[in-house]
Amino acid sequence: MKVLERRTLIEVTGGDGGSEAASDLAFARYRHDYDDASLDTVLDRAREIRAETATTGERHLGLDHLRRVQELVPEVGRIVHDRDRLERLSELAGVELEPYPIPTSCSGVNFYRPGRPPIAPHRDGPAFVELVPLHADGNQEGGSTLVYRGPADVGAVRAARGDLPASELEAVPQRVGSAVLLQGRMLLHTAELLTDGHRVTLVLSLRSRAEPWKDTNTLGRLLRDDRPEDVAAAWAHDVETRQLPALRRRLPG
Ligand SMILES: O=C(O)CCC(=O)C(=O)O
Ligand SMILES: [Fe+2]
Repeated sequence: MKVLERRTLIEVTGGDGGSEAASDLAFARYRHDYDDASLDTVLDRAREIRAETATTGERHLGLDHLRRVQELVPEVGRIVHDRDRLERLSELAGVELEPYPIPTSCSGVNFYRPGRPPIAPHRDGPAFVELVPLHADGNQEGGSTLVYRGPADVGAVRAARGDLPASELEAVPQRVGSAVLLQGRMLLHTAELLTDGHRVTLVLSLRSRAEPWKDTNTLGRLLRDDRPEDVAAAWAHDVETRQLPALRRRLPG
């Protein structure tokens, strides 16, 4: 794994996020060493599953995506739990990471196509995501993730007003062969519109093992994507067995 770039929250947004942040990382970009054949299998299977389960209608953030892919595609399950990967990403993040425990939000595949806004400006629920482009075509070669160069709450207000000029967005290139680790919960971000191309991206969620409460996936937020029977029990289990005990250990006395 060759690191191409690592930027901190202060460098990108002007602030360190205080006690909200899980580490000082804004994003890191690196040449990944995932096996090409495995990633091709993930791409093929993701396309098949999407074709079988194609839905229409309004989606959260306008995103065309698959969820809980680690249970649908064994290669993704293996990547999610790979010890060496977690160690390398933890080093890049500056904090020990764990795979995101709520199955519907642990891994996904996003599909972007020409002329269609890929994903509305947002902050992520999980503290970190690893974005691994599986396929890109067209002039922009996959385009970029666009990160607001200021506090995320300010960016959200400006985005709602349609006032996010390109000059205030940091472009993080998304190229096949490289990957991006993003503290997306602390950054207002979106993706560049592709004029003539597609991108398919594997999204792997992570969070801090020591501070699992640094997680903005409320049950209400999860239910914008998931059915209660698919997510409520896992969310409650995580809050009771991980988030609350970890927070209790931090309480004075
Ligand atoms: O693919 C990208 O450029 C961004 C994806 C993203 O922000 C997400 O899936 O939460
Ligand atoms: Fe995101």
